[in-house]
Amino acid sequence: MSDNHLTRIKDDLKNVSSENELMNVKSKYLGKKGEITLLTNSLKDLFIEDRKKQGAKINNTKKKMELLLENKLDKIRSELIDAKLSEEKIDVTLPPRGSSFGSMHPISQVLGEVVAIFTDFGFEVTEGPEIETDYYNFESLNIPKDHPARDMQDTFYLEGDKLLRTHTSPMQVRIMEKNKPPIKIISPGKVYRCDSDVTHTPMFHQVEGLFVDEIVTFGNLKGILIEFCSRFFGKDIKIRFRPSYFPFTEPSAELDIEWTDKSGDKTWMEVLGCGMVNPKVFEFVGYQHNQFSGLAFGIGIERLAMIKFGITDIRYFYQNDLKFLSQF
Ligand code: 2NM
Repeated sequence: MSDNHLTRIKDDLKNVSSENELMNVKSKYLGKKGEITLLTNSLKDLFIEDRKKQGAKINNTKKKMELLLENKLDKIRSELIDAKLSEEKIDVTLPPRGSSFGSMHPISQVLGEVVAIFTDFGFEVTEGPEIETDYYNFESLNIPKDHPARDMQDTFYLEGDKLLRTHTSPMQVRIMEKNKPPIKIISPGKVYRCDSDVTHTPMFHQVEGLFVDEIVTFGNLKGILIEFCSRFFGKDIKIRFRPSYFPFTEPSAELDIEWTDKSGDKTWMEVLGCGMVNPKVFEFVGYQHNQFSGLAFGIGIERLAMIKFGITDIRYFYQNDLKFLSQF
């Protein structure tokens, strides 16, 4: 009887060519109302001896059937894969799709360039904390308690006397406190101001420079910054120094470069601030009066990048839009 079943299922499987057809054959014999299942169910009507004998036989047949079904399933699946593979042709003459590499963020590029120029001039790089105290960010830089720069509107205040640094000069004060001149350092990094429009973001990058020695002159300041601009913007750039005011320098100036705007008119574009270190700052760090002089400058990196790449809205830098970023 069971041998008969095995012969029949083998015949049935010969005609099977899909998983679906296979499932039909499976349920014909092993399904809920399948022939083998029904035989198993009928065992209960037999005497114990017969039941054992028949039961063992049926089980044996069932196992063989399951094996046959399993093998057939493997065969169907591997035939399907073979068929697919022989259908697919690889056209080796197609042009490659190309790979997309990431690139450095434009601000990181410009920051790196600026740092490279000043290290070439012999400046050492010093980095410091972004969370600062009122003393290092303001007081020691001759920005007194009633100065407008300290307004809540301009500064992110934290708990206690902590704040997010509004410039990188606090680090330079820390360096001066711990070292005697000559000092020749730049402090690159993130700074924070409560401000947001087309030319301001609440976080931006600065590179501040400081050179202190027995005799450092305004001529040194001009020479360093003119050479910096011609390396960064190109030899033919036109530069002017315009008098300005900063609490931590005296005299102070801003450096402008000549710029051709969208309508082709020539204008001056403000690039950086600079000056001779105010003797009051030297007093705060404990330098002897009249023994040293120093030059200092502060460069806004986003501003340089906007000029260099011709970008009119600073906020593009931080929207992480690949269409914008992949241009650099
Ligand atoms: C500027 C403009 C002028 C500056 C001053 C100092 C320090 F710590 F030496 F006093 N560091 N950087 C400075 C001077 C920064 O940014 C527009």
